[in-house]
Amino acid sequence: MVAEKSSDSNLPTTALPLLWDEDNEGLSQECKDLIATLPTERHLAMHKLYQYQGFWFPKIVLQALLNCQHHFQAHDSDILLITSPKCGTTWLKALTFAILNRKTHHPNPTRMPSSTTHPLLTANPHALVRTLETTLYTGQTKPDLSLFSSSPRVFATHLPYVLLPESIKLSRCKIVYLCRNPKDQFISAWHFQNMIRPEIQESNKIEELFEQYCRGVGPYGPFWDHMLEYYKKSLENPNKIMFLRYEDMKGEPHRVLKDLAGFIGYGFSKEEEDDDIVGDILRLCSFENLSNLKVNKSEKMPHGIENKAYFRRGEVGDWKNFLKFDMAEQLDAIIQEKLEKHGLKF
Ligand code: PAP
Repeated sequence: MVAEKSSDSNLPTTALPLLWDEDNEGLSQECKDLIATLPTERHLAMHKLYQYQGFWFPKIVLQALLNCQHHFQAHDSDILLITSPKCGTTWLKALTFAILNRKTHHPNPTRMPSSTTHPLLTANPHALVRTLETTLYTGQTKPDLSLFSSSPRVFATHLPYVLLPESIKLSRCKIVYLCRNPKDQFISAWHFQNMIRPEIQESNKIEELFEQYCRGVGPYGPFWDHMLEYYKKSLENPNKIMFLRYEDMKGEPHRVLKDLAGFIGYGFSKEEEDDDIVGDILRLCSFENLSNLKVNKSEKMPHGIENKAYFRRGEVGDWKNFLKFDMAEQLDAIIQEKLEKHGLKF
């Protein structure tokens, strides 16, 4: 089972502004030396991004990814939830947590003893499933992983395949990769940046951000290389990497949830299915339920981001409300060329 701890006391209280700070405070010499050699570009919301092995990162993430590469040791029983940002990470974390912990925490609150509360009702999914490079390995090389001493351990990351710690690739751990239509991903990211940095709303012009996104410049971008790499790896090794689409999760949630549970080794029994535990998990983790909880409406994460920033609309196709016709056409052409030609369709 996943170790469920609500205490964040071992986490660095990373100041959110580090994402867009100019100075190199807290960076190792290795990271400073690396940064000095990398192509860099101003980003509207992140101050500067650096291109490392084909992907763009703020420098604090570069430091964390080096920490992770040097120190994270995957176990065969680990589960890694991997996404390109804004593709449904929060939802996938919640679903996976609910699947793994259903014996101790029934997903239907009316079936729980009145003295207990399901952790997802009082903690944001990001506090229950930690992200390697944005929480665990930010500002520290040896996070206290004893929190995750029970098996399986579940972690999340946005790292591209090429930059994953070797032990993740070499071990028998399971990887669940979730992607999303890039048009919705872009719109979600634009809103997110404006939400966490209200002071940039005026200057964070959608057209300018879009221009960078279409060139692949954005945190963890280019989105096409991120998605395609995992897509190809999942075809080569379907027992190790499960490839999911946000749109399929919205369209066929029961099927996807059952597949997900089976893939990570926690498939539902006939009795559980007859009992509609799949429906209970989907209702518990639904956008409507999670976004209306007090914890997700009014509390913050240790790094300063408000939980509500992770719940906006949770729909497929919201891009239609924001992208002009020619922008959508331009992105469609990129999706066709970079992804659909290789079989990855949206
Ligand atoms: P992250 O990668 O920074 O952790 P992530 O959770 O992937 O963020 O992105 C948030 C998106 O998931 C938001 O999409 P939107 O901007 O298009 O609305 C958010 O609304 C959506 N989301 C969060 N929780 C759920 C959920 N339970 N069901 C469906 N979508 C969700």
